[in-house]
Amino acid sequence: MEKSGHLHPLTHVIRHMVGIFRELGFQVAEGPEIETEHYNFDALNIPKDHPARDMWDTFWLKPQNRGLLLRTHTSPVQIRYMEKHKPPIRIIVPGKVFRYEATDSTHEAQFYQLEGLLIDKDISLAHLKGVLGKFFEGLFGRQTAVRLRPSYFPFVEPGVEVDVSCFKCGGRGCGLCKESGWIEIMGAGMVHPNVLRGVGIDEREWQGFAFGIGIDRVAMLKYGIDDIRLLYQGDLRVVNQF
Ligand code: YSA
Repeated sequence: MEKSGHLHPLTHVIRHMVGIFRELGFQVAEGPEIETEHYNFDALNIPKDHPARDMWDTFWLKPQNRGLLLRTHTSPVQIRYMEKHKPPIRIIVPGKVFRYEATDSTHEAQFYQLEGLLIDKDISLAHLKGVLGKFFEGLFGRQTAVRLRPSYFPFVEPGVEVDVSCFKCGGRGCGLCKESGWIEIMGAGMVHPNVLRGVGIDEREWQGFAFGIGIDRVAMLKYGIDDIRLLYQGDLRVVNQF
């Protein structure tokens, strides 16, 4: 009997995530994978020579012209969207991103992120926590231990990193979670006033939160995959399970 094709696990996860956020009132936006330094860094409050640029190991397209690059995160789409649309804003941006880094069981040089951006009046971190709670509940079909850690991203203030309990060891500590019991899944925070001002939004009137989730990490958690590289090797023994 002929076998029919089927969706890749990452496609399943992206569709599932988008469905949950749509129910929460978010619309899908897109942006280019080849970006300018301006959108990937400067407009996100990361000026040239700022040490925070080291957080994103970058594939520059032309070494002699340091203008174009492969986007290192989906955050530039926040800027592109806010330039064209007035608040209130509620969008998600699923897409491919690229980093010049060594691969290991939780890191790839090409992977997927889903960006979220909500701009409205009287918004606080509590709204972010509420939205994420609903999201994880929808995604994993049960309450999942979630931890917010103070962190730093130049385009938010305050910034947080969000961890979920390691699916492999249940939080006891193992090789996958580097003995910590937690897996980092996203960065987030309150959109920095400099970012809002830069796109012409009055930061005294509007506030918002933004986040960037690693979709591959979500797929790993959801399906119990303990090496991210398995998602990209096209091994039928892996993909036929989905
Ligand atoms: C932060 C604040 C915001 O307001 C909006 C977005 C963000 C996220 C920020 N743009 C960013 O890229 N943060 S990050 O470098 O920590 O990456 C976000 C997530 O992508 C990580 O939590 C992780 O889940 C995933 N990730 C990062 N490097 C990866 C990776 N997944 C696979 N392979 C890699 N090399």
